Amino acid sequence: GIKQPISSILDAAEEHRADVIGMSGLLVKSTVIMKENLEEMNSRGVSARWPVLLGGAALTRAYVENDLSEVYLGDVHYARDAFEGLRLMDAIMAAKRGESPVVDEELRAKAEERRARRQRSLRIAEARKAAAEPEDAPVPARSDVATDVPIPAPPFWGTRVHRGIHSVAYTRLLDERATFMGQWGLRGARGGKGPTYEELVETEGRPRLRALMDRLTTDGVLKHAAVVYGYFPCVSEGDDLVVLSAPDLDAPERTRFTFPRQRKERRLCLADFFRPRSSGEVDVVAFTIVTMGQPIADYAQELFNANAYRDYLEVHGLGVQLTEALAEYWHLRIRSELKFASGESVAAEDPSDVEEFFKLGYRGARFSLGYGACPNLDDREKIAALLDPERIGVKLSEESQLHPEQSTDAIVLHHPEAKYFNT
Ligand code: B12
Repeated sequence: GIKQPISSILDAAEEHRADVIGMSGLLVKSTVIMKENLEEMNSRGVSARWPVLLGGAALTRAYVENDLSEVYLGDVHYARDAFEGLRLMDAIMAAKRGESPVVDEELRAKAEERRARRQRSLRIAEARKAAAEPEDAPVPARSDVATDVPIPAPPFWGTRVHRGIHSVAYTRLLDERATFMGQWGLRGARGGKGPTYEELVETEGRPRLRALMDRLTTDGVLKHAAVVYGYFPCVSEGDDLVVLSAPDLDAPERTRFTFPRQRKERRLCLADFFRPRSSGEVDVVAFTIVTMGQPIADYAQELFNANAYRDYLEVHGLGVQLTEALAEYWHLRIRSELKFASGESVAAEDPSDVEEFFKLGYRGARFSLGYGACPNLDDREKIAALLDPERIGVKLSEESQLHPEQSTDAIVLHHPEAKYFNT
């Protein structure tokens, strides 16, 4: 359940006489909450009653099987995907009915084996790290990122709002692989038995996509796509990006982001991609918040409530990928406004192949908070303060989540060396 406090999960489990409790963690923050939930279940004495299944992007098998299984007094299992969830349910239910305790034993043995393997590799990794990098190795103040690339002139300073963006504009940038494979679960058969992924794309993916786009367009669901974005004067100071209140070095500071610096490789930090204050020049940074709007979230929810799960999965999956496409489209717009992709026809420094877009085959980059280079989700508040997204119906919750769900924010950098990296 999204944002469900453990007490309502337990109430529902009681009311529906659940056999197992499942929790899903999409954000890193949710991993902490899961741990607290398991502790709470221990202290309420319900651990023997409810085995727990955990999944979601924020979790790893090792975290669940090593760390969380230490916490929970009952059984806790990790499910990589919904199918592993079903297999686990079968095993748990069989054991519960006393049919096949062997399966349960097998599960335990496997978990134990993995735990031992993981601990071995952790010890090896630690030993390697200690040998390779003394803890107090000096971290240089700055990477070698060029500080003299020309600064593009923004078309305006401050923010603008665009509502009702036409779907034709951004669906061109839909990541089909992420939609078909990642969201809809389209997988080709291995070893020549059955259709390949490419064949499935032709026979199932694209026809279903076209039909769904038509349906959503006819039902008026897609016309609420909106963007708020803006260009802001800025400089860098060490690991900080300082947003100024006017394009003038003496202008008061408006807000400041502090980014982590790599401790290895090029020692990159997002701040390095902006002119340092000492250069005497003012740089430009763009911020965006895009949303597909509330109607597509409601549309998906109605399907879910009607138990039409296949349709729900398709609409929800398409909705979230359209959000990404919209963000990518607005990034293109920013590049064209900064004059390094020309106008609506993608030219100048932009690639012609859509797949290249997803590999950042263009100048600059769009970084979303919560990813490696800028992991701090609390910074979303600063972007919201700069852009005032309520103008497009988007609110930031206390858990640093944008509502509606089909929304995303980004920091857009023009520096040619700016590409994704981890810290
Ligand atoms: C698509 C996507 C989006 C979409 C939709 C998100 C959504 N709510 O669905 C959009 C573009 C809107 C988005 C936005 C953001 N995202 Co995003 N997003 C993803 C992405 C690429 C895929 C998630 C997804 O939909 N997967 C498909 C579903 C079906 O898979 P799943 O959730 O993993 O679930 C499967 C299994 O895990 C398992 N499972 C899951 N739970 C459970 C539970 C049980 C009991 C069982 C049995 C099984 C099970 O079964 C499922 C089916 O197989 C992930 C990265 C990734 N590869 O997972 C990042 C990711 C989740 N996003 C991330 C971030 C940071 C964001 C943003 C904060 C970025 C930003 N600054 O705007 C925003 C937040 C949105 C908001 N409203 O505020 C981070 C979160 C990490 C963190 N720091 O907390 C991730 C992990 C990417 C990363 N950094 O690596 N995102």
